[in-house]
This record gives sequence, C-alpha cells and structure tokens, in this order.
Amino acid sequence: MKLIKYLFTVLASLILSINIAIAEKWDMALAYGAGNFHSANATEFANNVSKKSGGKLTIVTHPGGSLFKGGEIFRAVRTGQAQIGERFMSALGKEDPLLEVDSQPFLATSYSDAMKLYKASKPEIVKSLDSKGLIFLYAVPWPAQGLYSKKEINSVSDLKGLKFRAYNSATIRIAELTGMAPTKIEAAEISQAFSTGAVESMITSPTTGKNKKIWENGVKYFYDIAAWFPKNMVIVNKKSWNSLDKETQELVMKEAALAERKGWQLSKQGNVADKKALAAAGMVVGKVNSTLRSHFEKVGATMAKEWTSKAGSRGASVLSAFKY
Ligand code: PCA
Repeated sequence: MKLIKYLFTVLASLILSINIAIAEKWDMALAYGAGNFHSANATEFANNVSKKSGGKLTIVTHPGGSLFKGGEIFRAVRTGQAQIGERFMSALGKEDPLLEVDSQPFLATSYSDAMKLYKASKPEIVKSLDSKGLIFLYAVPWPAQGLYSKKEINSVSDLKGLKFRAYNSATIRIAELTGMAPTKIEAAEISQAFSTGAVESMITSPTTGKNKKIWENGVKYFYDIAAWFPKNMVIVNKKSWNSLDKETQELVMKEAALAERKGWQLSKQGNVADKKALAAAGMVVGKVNSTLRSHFEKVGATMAKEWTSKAGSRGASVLSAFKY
C-alpha cells in the first residue's frame, strides 16, 4: 500500500513537472490604448492563441504602455523582459534603416502599394530582426498620415516655425525641410503636448487624432496628405520562441497571419470612418492646396535620396522589388 502511495506521488509530481515545463506564459507589451484597433487586434490574436494552444501558451496583453512604454518595447522584447510586444516600425531606423522604409513620403500612397512595399521589404526585415534575436510575427499599417494643425495652413510660409510633434526620424526630417520646429513625442503624450502648447501641429493618422480627441486640445484642421502608411509590428523574443514546441509555433504563426489580414481590414475601415469622426467633432477636414502638395512632394524626393544612401544595397534591392 505504501509503495502504491509512493509511486502515485512520484507519478503525480512527474505529471506536474511536465506540465510546468510545457505551459508558457507570455506578457505582450502594447504601447497604444486598449480601444486602439492595433491593440484590439493584438488582444484577439493573444486570446485565440491562448484558447487554441491547449494550455501550452497563454499570452497576456498589457495595452496603453502599462508594461513598457512605446519607446521601451523593442529593447524589452529583445532582452526578454517581455516575451512579445508591438512596436511602431519606423521609429527604429537607428536599428535598421529598412524599418523606416514605410515612412518615406510618397513612396507608397495607397493600401495596395503599402502592401507591395511590405512584401518587398519583409524578407530583409525578418532576417535583420532574427539576427538581433527577434522573431517577426506580423505587421499592420496605420491609416494614411495627414497634417494636423491648430492654425489654418494655406501656404508654405504658414508652416514656418510651427512647433511640430514628430514620431520618428522621417517626420523630424520633414519638419526640418519645411521649416517647422520638431520635437519627438510618443503617442501617449500627444494630448498633453498640444494642451500645454508645447506643439501646435503633427502628421499622423485620423485614427490617432480621433483616439486622442485632438479637437479638445485646440486642433482645428486636418489635411489629408496621405503620403505614407507606417506600420506596427509584433515581435517575439527568440529564446521564448524556441521554448515552444513545433505545434505551438505553427499555431502562433497561423494566428499571426490571420491577425495581419484582419488588422489591414480594420486599418482600411478606420481610414474612412475616422476622418468622418474628425469632421463630426467639428474639425475642418480637407486637402492641402497644390502649391503645398508639390512642396511636400519635393521634400519627399529629397528624403528618398537621403534614405537610399543610408539604406545601401539592401535598400536598393527592396526598392527595385517594390517597383517591379
Ligand atoms: N499613430 C501613431 C503612429 C502613426 C499613427 O498613425 C502616432 O501618432 O504615434
């Protein structure tokens, strides 16, 4: 009897230890608020994986920068402080200029071109992230980027000296080339920056303006320049990835592909609906005049040259794959 009891205990602890070895819990760092479509999509992805993995992997999401702020997420995932996270790709140009190809003005100005550019750049990006100890899962664009301003902008000289909120090197460069005064500010601090008067203009999506209720901070104008579609990507720490069995890895990749498709759809819907929401909130939603547009296009051409020389032969082959 004693022996049976002993064997039973051994067996029970064995089963328990096997379970512990197999069951993984990942914390997913998200920079944007729970109501943002990127976060909602990532949460659905996380829930689907958790549900379908049979208890082998649970992904817990932490939206709104509650685990790590936007600017910290790449490093946190790389070092394994968070096993998985989402980051705005084009803020990582210092890591790899290819990550900011989607923020080059007027390179891809429609969803179908943005998809083409994504496909052309993805293999190199996946490889470069892998060499930094990261597994790429999926990427989803923000709606088309437009110019927000407290004051009306009718001419090139109206841009001069405007205090401008930038979110990456490309938007800093646009500001410099158009005579605005840029400050880099993460999305989480937008409302405060506008309400204190630290900034008075920015370029971002109708979605971010709507989510921030930007009209409450004295921003009256939205100019739909639609010059690029920057993406967020979801990445996993490679060590965490390697601790999953093959079946679970396949499940994660399958759900990631679904999340990517859904995310692009949500983005397209937001691109229409969120502009309407800005107008419904009383903002003036329109286009820049043709002089301003060609001014921005010239800036785009200068930046394309600068980026090409920064991105070297890898950049050149991405561009030729895109144009092909
Ligand atoms: N919203 C984010 C990135 C691009 C966008 O549309 C932001 O403004 O920071």
